Amino acid sequence: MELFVEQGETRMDCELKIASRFNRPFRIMTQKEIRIGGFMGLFSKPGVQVEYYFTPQYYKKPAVMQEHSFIQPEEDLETRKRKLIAAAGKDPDRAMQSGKEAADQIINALNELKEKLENTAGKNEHPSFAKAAGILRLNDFSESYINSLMERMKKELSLEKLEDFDTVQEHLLEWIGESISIYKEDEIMRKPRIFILIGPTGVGKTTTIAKLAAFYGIGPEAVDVRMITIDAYRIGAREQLEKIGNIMQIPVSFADAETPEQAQQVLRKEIAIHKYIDMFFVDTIGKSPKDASKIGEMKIILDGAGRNAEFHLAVSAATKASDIENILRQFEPFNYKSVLLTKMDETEHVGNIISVLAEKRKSISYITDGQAVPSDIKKASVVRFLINLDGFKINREKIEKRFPPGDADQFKWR
Ligand SMILES: Nc1nc2c(ncn2[C@@H]2O[C@H](COP(=O)(O)OP(=O)(O)OP(=O)(O)O)[C@@H](O)[C@H]2O)c(=O)[nH]1
Ligand SMILES: [Mg+2]
Repeated sequence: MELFVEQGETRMDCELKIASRFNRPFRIMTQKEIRIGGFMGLFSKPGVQVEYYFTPQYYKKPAVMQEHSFIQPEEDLETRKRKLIAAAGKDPDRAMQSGKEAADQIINALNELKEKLENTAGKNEHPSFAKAAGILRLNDFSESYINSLMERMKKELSLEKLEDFDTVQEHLLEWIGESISIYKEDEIMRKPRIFILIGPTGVGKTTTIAKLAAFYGIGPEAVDVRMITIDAYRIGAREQLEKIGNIMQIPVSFADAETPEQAQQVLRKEIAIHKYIDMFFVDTIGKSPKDASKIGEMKIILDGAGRNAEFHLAVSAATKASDIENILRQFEPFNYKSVLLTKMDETEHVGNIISVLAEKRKSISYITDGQAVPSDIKKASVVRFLINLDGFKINREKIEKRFPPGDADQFKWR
């Protein structure tokens, strides 16, 4: 059993400190009088030092007080008050003083204590909880995500911290930031790198493939890139990528055929022919996540990309949380490495996305925030998400210190 030490003016002071700091049941083991504060032995005050240990929750507590085992039900306080008053009456020293005066002092002290206890007992109903939940709802966070943050507030924030809403916000931002996972590219990439973007219809896959191909394939640090589309079915799909390729001077291949098996062969051949290329960006056919058989066909075609294939899932940020969950699940067979969020400019709030991705433990690689090719794409960073939250008091410097953007801000157009 591990023992911990706390000091305060009175034993109750110590208990309040421990309770608000840890929010776990505990027991006082020893107590001794000490002198606290002061400077080099001067100006110190009498105080108490307790040794305590944490206990398992082996007895049932009233629902409201679940987190505060040290708080006894109100009748106990009354009983204690009566006992103390009675004891004071029997105490010969106190009896020598004016009995009533002594009793009054004790009653006052106990009333003060009761008030303190009631305040702490109400910690879980502190107005900061409602206020925090309100801001989170404003940002479209899911109810389960909000609940998990509320639980964390109960566990980790003392009454003192709850009183200061700026501090509450700082903690919330930090916890939200911690829940956002940013995709880190593998240090060692096998060449050629084959970046395949999958996702529902119309989310911006083709546009994003063009943006990425331009980022890596244009400018002084450019590497050899090539775009490939397997979208040979939708009218205009071929022309769309061809046109972009012409403008950006990036070559384009088409892997189309009558059957998925034949398309797989074409894709395999295209990659084999251009094996000197550093990076392939593969645009795919938009698939409704409801259409399992079409997703199966696409999987057959994309098997042609071979071992170097890396899948990334494009999801529009304007999608509602329950739909995102479906999309994440339906595309699971591709074992995608990251989620790429498109159309961030079309949504005011990103809480839904943060909630679902955190709950499903998916990491985010890029965000796109406009139609312009190639400029409207950025590497994802925690800071980018946090500074876009509504209703929070944002201290950007603090956030950047806590979540260094890494190389995200170096993602500039060359
Ligand atoms: N506002 C906004 N529009 C975008 C963004 N990315 C793409 N779009 C637009 O979304 C529309 C669809 O883009 P595409 O790239 O064709 O989407 P797709 O996923 O390839 O569509 P399918 O191939 O039909 O499944 C186009 O009008 C794009 O300009 C973005 O980040 N923000
Ligand atoms: Mg497309």
